[in-house]
Amino acid sequence: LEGEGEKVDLVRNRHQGRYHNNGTNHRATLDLMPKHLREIAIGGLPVTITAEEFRKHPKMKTGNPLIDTYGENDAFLSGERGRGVTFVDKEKEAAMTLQREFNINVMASDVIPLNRMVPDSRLDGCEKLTYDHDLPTATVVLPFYNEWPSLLLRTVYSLVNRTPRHLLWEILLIDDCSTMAELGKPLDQYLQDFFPRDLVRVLRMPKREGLIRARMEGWKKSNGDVVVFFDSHMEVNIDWLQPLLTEIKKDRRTVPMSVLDYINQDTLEYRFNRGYLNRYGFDWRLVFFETFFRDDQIGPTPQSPRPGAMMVGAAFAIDRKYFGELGGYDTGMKVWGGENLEMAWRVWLCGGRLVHLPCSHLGHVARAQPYIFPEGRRNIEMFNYKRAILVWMEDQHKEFVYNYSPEMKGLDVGDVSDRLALKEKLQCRNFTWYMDNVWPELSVYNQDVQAWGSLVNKASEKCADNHGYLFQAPADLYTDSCHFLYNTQGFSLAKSGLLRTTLQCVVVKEVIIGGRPKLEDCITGPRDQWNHTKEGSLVHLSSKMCLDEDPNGPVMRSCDRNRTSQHWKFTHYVTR
Ligand code: UD2
Ligand code: MN
Repeated sequence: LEGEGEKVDLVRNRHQGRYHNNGTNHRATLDLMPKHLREIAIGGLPVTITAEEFRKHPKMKTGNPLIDTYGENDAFLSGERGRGVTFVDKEKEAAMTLQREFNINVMASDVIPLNRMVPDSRLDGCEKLTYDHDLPTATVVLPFYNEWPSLLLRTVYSLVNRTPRHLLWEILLIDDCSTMAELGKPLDQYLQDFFPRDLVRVLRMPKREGLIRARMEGWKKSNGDVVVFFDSHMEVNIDWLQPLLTEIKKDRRTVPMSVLDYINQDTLEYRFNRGYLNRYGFDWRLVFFETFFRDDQIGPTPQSPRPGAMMVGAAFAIDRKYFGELGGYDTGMKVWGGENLEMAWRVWLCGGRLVHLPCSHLGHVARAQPYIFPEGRRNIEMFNYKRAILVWMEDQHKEFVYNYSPEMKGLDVGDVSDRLALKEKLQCRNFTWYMDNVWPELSVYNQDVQAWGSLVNKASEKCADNHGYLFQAPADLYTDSCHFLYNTQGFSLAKSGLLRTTLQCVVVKEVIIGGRPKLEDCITGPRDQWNHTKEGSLVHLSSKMCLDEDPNGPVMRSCDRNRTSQHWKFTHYVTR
């Protein structure tokens, strides 16, 4: 549209969160656009204003080119192109009050155009890829519970504006029995006024069921070839859908995930690290975290799909029928949490493949839950996790989970026999296969080892400790009072000589007396080997130095078998 001499004032298309306002802000993309341009916009062409127009705007006073201010007189252009908005003057306090309630700066959301453009965050090279015109169609299933209206609508606008129309079969919004009045009739009315009726539909749950069952209801009512699960506060990036559909077209058992970018909760700035892609993992607490891809997982080109061990939960696509064949979600799970790990395990173990797609990006507002979990968040997570591990893990693995979360052991989570029957019917592999092939980064402490458990120093009587370190870049090894919980104090001496902790191996990076041993990834790292002597020394094989214990923690020293601070004992030894 730029330079065509027919500029459409789309940026005025703001929504004030609550539906009652002066009327003009209700105007939506389609309404404001000349008829002959509507097709183009719906077809995925971004409609926006130029960065130049921003630079000229007198209200750019934050000094940060990525953040706009919004005060009494700023009523225009804030937050376009994925920029953030921060309030000044009188508005500041009002914004903060609302943010405390919703954990998102919802006032910022209200002043940002609903149809704003976001920066292309994809990996370099993605813009050169082309996709078949003929791809499976998609239904977007998007549950929401008391979502702030402008956040929900921006998600919908981004989908409509940046998804090729012939591929987007429908968007199903599943209202999980929200109590906010604005999400009832006024939402229906708004959607009816501004979107094609069969394109965006609302289904309403008769009572609050949580996102897992809400998604299942959406899936049952969906008509596209593929379903894509969404959260209610996202903004899609350029060409986000085609890569997902392309992989499913190649093999319907592939479950592709998009890359999640961050929409900042304080300013709604759309953030990303160009070129850096997250892979997800988990430890025995079952909490997922972000990590990196190994070199052997990248290729043949950087844009190619990469295997994924874990999923975040939203932002993935799956063949609609295949989802049913795989058993959908475990509807015995409650409200929120755990469905993502269960799904990731099931996909891999039952013949599918979970992949990350570097060229499909979605923004998501990460924030603490603003809503109440009826039985408390931790209880619900424990409940759902336990259902998942009862079905998929072998006993040895469950023990590691219970070691960290003992309250889970006695928890009654109801009957899982239908899920076990499903596992039988689909002839799924066992969990050891998953650990060996998909997530070898996580230590199965007692598998293929000489000794394992906690590693106690004889002099200090402290235990080696990884301080809960998750990300797999080099970190320090510590010692701490023994609590013997494996997650931070679980170690093993593998048959291969690796000295492993939950996600890393103990390595010596600089061979100097007094140097600190480090923790580094066991697969891509140096893979140092250790020898455990009769006296209890841990000898680092290549440097011939020994692991010693100082008041400040573990250090490397010349071996001296008479020094008790060089004597270490595992809590379990495996007889050879
Ligand atoms: C993350 C995942 C989410 C899901 C969840 C664990 C992403 C981006 N998000 O959610 O997909 O896997 O972890 O279960 O990967 N909701 C309801 N009913 C409820 C509670 C929530 O419909 O009772 C909706 C909510 O409005 C939102 C979605 O479920 O659209 C996810 O909830 P969230 O955004 O509060 O949680 P988040 O992002 O941690
Ligand atoms: Mn979310």
